[in-house]
Amino acid sequence: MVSDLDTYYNVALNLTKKAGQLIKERISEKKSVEIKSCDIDFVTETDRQVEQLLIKGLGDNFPEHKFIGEEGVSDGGQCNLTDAPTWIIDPIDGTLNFVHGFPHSCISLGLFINSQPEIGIIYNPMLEQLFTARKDHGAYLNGNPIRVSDHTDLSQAIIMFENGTSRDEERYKILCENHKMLVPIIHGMRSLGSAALNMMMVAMGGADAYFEFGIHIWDIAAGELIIKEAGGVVIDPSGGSVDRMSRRVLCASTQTLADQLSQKLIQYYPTPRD
Ligand code: LIP
Repeated sequence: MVSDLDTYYNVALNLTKKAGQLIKERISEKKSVEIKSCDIDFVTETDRQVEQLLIKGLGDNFPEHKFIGEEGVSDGGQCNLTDAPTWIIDPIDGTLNFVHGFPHSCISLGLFINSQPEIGIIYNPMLEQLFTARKDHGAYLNGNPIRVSDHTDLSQAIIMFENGTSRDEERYKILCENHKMLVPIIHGMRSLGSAALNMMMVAMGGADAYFEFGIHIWDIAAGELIIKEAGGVVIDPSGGSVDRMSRRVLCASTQTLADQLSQKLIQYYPTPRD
């Protein structure tokens, strides 16, 4: 029997694949960019078109569903997560990469029901990486099951981080201090330029942890479920439960590793919240 969630998932997957083709076709073209919060925070016509394509397609099929989309919120829309079925959309996570033609950008699409994640889809059409998860059904890359690493010790870890798309000096100072503190005691730091794809490195076991201060709910909505379904943890960087509107996240392959990292990190609390 086909459940409502099966239908939501299949419709979302088809739309994501279709929207992904638009990103793939456009990545090597010259883009005209608009600046959002600062000179490295961009939106392109393709970000807006992908978001519209997803919202229209999902809205036509599921008129009672709600939406939180990055570009809609940037243009003054609401960022309210209620108990209603809500699709949380980042049409291009890694817009700066997309503008440069650096092929690590993706669509990130999550469905929350009763404020809890039910579906997560992350698609990088340039590298044909389709990460998917449904609650209690496991996590997959191109249909094959994925699992986090079993690393429990910070000294053996690869940690993903991001410079972010803000010029906030205090945030950058703390990022540098955390980088300086971690590099000598871990295996390595890595950065893909996309929060969602960094999370997927943790989900597939290529990296062991990721943290960022300054992300938004649309950057992490799909990734949270995929990491959890791959056996990992998603928490607040100070150690408690993740607060999805706080613009802070820490993901790790194991709780032990998450605890070790959270205890070491110098904390930063971005404002305003989502
Ligand atoms: C960006 C991420 C980037 C992260 C920023 C921001 P955008 O999303 O991909 O990795 O550091 O905080 O969220 O603006 O490209 O969708």
